[in-house]
Amino acid sequence: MLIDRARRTIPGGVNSPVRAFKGVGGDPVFFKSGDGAWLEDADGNRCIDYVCSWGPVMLGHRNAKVVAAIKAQADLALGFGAPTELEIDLAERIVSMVPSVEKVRLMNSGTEATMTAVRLARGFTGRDLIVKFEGCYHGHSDALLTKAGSGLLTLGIPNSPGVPQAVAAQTLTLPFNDAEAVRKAYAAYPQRIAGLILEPVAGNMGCIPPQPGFLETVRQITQADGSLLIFDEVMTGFRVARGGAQARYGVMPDLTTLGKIIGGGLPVGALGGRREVMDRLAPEGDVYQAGTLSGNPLAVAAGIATLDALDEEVYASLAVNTDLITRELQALGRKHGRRIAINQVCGMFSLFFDAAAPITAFEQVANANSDAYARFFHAMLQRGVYLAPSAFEVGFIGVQHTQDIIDATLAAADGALAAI
Ligand code: HOZ
Repeated sequence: MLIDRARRTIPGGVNSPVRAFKGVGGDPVFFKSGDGAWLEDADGNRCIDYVCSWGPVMLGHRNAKVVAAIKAQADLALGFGAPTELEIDLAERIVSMVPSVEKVRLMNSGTEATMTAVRLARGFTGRDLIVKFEGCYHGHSDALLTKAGSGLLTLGIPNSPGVPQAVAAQTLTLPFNDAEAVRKAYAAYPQRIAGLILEPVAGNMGCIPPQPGFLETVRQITQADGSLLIFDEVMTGFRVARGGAQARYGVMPDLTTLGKIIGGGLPVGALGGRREVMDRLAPEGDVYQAGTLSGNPLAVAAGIATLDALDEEVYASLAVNTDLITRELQALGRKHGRRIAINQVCGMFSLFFDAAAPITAFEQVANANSDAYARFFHAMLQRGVYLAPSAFEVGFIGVQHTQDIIDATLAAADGALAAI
């Protein structure tokens, strides 16, 4: 089996932990190709994809325009390590679409973007402390790994060995959606917190939308303290609205991290924000950040082709289809006597088995029945639907999830819920 071969040369056989299926049991599927909403695995089995490369596949696999843009660029050059007009084109699109972003620096991953956001917040404010939220995941840099979601939650690793205690001590971790906890932290450490980082819609402990007023309150508290508010929109950017969560909820951060969709499926990350803050980045300023592959023309070409396809019609259909699939899954849950709480925000959804809605906090996620999710995951996979291989990750919906695809998914769910 491929997994046995992979384990001989790759730690755990995978290049990112959640892929190992530790959260659902069994062996990971090795994929070979994708087409629209479909994936084909190495054995030739086909399934409907709701992982979507963890978000970037918003227009379907092998979208003709995105592939054409990559091929056209590949015919010119694969990279220069020097500026291109193309990267200005992408930067201009990001600035025009994401309301709070006045300047943007392209990088290679979301982890780079959040790591740089932390450094920039510290450099700009001259302070050291960072606030993050339990269950939120911002990539794997040292400062942001405490009580993080995604793979750490899946594997039950609250704090990774290798992060120096002195670094971890600079990060305060608070309960998500708890404005009072934020107020208390800022009262306890006045003018000492460089920045507060959060996923405005949490997407790495399942999908947890912000409670009404939560984002507004953290904006007001951070501003009053002179601390920077950082929205990690790697997942929500260009997904929950054309301008991301900040446009959807009308709350403007100082810094925004982006990734996934802006690379159209190729590796990318970006940090954007207020001009005054962004101008502290080298070479304009003194906060250092760099990268040989930053602004890679293939990723930039794919990103431009993707962003150009994202009109309001796309978001209207995403909202309708996300409503539809989650409503029908809920109904199927009732039909089969399962208590399933479902959270969703345009293009993102997650199922919490044996949990009571509304799910607004990390403890509720932790208490949901992840074994039941694992059984459902495998029953769906047997029926040709690939969901996230962890109860703590979200499902993604794109324009490729048309009515017929959703109908096929719901038929599979009907069978899967009967079987588990
Ligand atoms: N941390 C990613 C999802 N939130 C998973 C990355 C991957 O395995 O590709």
